[in-house]
Amino acid sequence: MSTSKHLLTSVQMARFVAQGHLRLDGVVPQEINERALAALADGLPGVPYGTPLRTAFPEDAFMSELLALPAVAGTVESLVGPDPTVDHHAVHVREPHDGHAQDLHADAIIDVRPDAFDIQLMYYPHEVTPEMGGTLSVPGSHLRRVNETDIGRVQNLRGQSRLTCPAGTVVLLHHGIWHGGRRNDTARRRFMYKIRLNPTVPQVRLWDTADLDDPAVATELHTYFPWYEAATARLEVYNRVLLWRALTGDASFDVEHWVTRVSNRPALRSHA
Ligand SMILES: O=C(O)CCC(=O)C(=O)O
Repeated sequence: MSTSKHLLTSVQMARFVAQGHLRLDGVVPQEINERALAALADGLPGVPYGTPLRTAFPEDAFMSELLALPAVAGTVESLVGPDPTVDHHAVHVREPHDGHAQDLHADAIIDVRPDAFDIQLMYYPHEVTPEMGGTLSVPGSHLRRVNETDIGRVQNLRGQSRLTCPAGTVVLLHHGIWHGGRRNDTARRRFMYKIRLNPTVPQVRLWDTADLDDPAVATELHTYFPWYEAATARLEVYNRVLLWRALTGDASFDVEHWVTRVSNRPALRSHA
């Protein structure tokens, strides 16, 4: 399926499955950034769990305009489909000179879905410099399921990413990713808007699948991150293959022979 929508390619989708995040730098126009900053400082209206995204916000609210931007809309549709519901949304502020970082955590309790996921969209309406408490996230952590702040004692991991970005940057995350707001050492409040979206359709081939057979797909799914243990890293790849099979509907896809071997259940045959 190839469309004029800004859908992800299969290679980009495989990168998301491997890394658990993708970022769109500076995609939001400055006019929306300015209105968003004013709205975030005033506080957000509540949205009941399960409200369809298309009816959740007035047309002229910054949230509607943000989510209607072609690059954002196409990425969201590729990940959770055309008509997601709002789980919740919130404004996250790192206060000036607040003196501490947030514990590393995954949002909510352990979520064991192997074949589906929610996305969290993080939007930074102003530039985030290294001193401003950009969000720390750990690429490749999303399928290693943890219970909320139980990983809070982990301070730093090799390969972690501490976000710095231009104004108008959007980051899309798998719900399981390990993350936390960092210390803000500046005199300016750091704002971030976060919205969690739930799919309402099976997350199967929702992106532009024209390049599904590109060998770069398997290469992406086989990516190792510097914080992985030598052996357990294979389990991360294994879990990605399970997710890729669910997302593509291709029950024969594998990297090496790992999922095929583990799911081998020869059927009983009669020995007449
Ligand atoms: O403020 C941040 O950078 C991250 C906050 C966050 O995502 C959270 O509290 O779950």
